Amino acid sequence: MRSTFAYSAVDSHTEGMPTRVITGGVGVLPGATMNERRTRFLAERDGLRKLLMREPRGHSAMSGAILQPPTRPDADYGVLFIEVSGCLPMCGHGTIGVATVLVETGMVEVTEPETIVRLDTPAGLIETRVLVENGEAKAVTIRNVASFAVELDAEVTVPGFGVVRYDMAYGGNFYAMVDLESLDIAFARSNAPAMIEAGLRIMEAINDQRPVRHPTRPDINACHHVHLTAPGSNAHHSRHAMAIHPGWIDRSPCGTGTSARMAALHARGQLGLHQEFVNESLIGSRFTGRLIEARGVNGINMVTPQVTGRAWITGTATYLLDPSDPFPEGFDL
Ligand code: PYC
Repeated sequence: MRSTFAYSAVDSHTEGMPTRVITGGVGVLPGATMNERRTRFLAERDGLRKLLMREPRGHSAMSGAILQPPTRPDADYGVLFIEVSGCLPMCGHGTIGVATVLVETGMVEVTEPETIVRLDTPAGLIETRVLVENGEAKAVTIRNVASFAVELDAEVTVPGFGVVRYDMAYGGNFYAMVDLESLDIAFARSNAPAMIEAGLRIMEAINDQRPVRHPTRPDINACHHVHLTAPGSNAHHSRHAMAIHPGWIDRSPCGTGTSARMAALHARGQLGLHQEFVNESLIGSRFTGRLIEARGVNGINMVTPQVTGRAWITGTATYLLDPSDPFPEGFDL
């Protein structure tokens, strides 16, 4: 072996969506907060994200998380989310995957029936409650960041689709929510390419015509996720396909998307506090959510979402980079 770099990983999936948890080899990233680390990582070491996420070590819908020492005393670990699309401020399925890996590998002190793991993420502190039986993480509930609806029944003109009506909400990332029926696309796995195409056109139109910006985090200022809601969905059980930039579908029900959807349903008066909301992905996997508090902040009605899901460890690996490898940052097709 002629490798100059070696990264240790525990691979997992959360309700079908991979989280490659990088446990060693990266070193401590510079930055006083996880958000500062995210900004500097994107500017200075983005090649590492590409190496770990893109082909041939990953694929076009790959996702992961780099573990770090926390930057705040109330957290157990720092987490940098890495995706084929960049570094999200927050990722729900990734958080569930990380908490499961930390518990099942013994990287945190485990108590039964519940282990609390606090994660320092670029979007803020996320508390996870892991249901543990005989050392196994059976389910993880995350308390997500403050979420809110930005606009209900907004309209945007989308090439090929005309005027498209959508709700915009934030749940750790910005989400446009569009009824799939209005696009004349059937909710079927075989339509994934059509859903991705529609989602990309909608996000481009929104970012051009009606750009979004987080009120206190100006760095969170784009819509790269479109929640395509299936017919028959309601405020307590919903099915959707989540189209994500630059062109993939979340295999999980999307934790931050589930949070945004609950915030929009709450703003519509359709989902009260402590009511259960089941969100199903395109492959039929489920997260269960509920809103646990609501409060006004600077004139915005913020809600705190909880999301519960399951993750499974799928392997352990050491990813290497040989200096003669012609693709040191992987590649896209
Ligand atoms: O679970 O929050 C999530 C997520 C974001 C992108 C893919 N999954």
